[in-house]
Amino acid sequence: MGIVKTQKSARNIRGTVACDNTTMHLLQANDFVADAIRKDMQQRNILLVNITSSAGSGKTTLMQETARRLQHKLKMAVLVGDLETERDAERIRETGIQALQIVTGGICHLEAQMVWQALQGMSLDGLDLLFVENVGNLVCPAAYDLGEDYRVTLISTTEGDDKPKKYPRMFLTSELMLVSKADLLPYLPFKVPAVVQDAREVNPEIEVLTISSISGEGIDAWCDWLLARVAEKKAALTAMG
Ligand SMILES: Nc1nc2c(ncn2[C@@H]2O[C@H](COP(=O)(O)OP(=O)(O)OP(=O)(O)O)[C@@H](O)[C@H]2O)c(=O)[nH]1
Ligand SMILES: [Mg+2]
Repeated sequence: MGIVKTQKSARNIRGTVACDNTTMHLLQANDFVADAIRKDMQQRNILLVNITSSAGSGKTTLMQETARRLQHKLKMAVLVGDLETERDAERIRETGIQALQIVTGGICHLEAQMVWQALQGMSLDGLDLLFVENVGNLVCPAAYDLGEDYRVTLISTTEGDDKPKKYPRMFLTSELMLVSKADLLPYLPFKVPAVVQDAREVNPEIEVLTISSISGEGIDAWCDWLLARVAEKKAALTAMG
């Protein structure tokens, strides 16, 4: 009698771990670290804002403009994630504020563990506001809580006004949508009311500001929004004793 070979499809029945929930477990681990970051930021009295968008929507340019306008009113810093290069951190450092690059080496989003590790290399004393500029991508970063107080998503006028419903999770999990590159509106078929309606059908609570880092439109309102959120967090922590 010849040797009966085990069918390949049956070989994983013994001694293996079912992997169908791997993604869920990874996200639970992420959320555990995100909670640790949130507690640390609370103890240090720092507002943490996660900035997300597609590649090239204007996140770093907005960080530079925000630093120029606000660094004399509060102490701020930026952690910035990219697949490769230090380019964005270098651009932000040129404005005079602290910026640290996280190079993900091909991973298309930031995870809480990466932020936690990067925080150990930053000077956090006296900081009021810390931005995390996420990897440019409207998909994967939506799933990863980084312990932020607020998630702010840019959608630029060159991307089309139909994007919120195509990438709903990002808009569902954001408190504020910034319609960026408003200076280009005269040249594009993009309609601001259409993108606002699309986003609010996904997330009726989402706030909206229209901005341009080139013309300066809406940047005062954005800075006022940030100053109000920083003040609110400090007041809430004072009230808690
Ligand atoms: N017209 C116009 N161009 C802008 C504006 N903001 C940024 N840009 C340009 O858009 C391009 C991308 O800007 P970045 O700030 O690098 O975009 P980003 O979102 O940080 O890009 P990634 O980090 O690669 O995802 C650059 O050429 C900027 O000069 C704006 O308000 N108006
Ligand atoms: Mg950038």
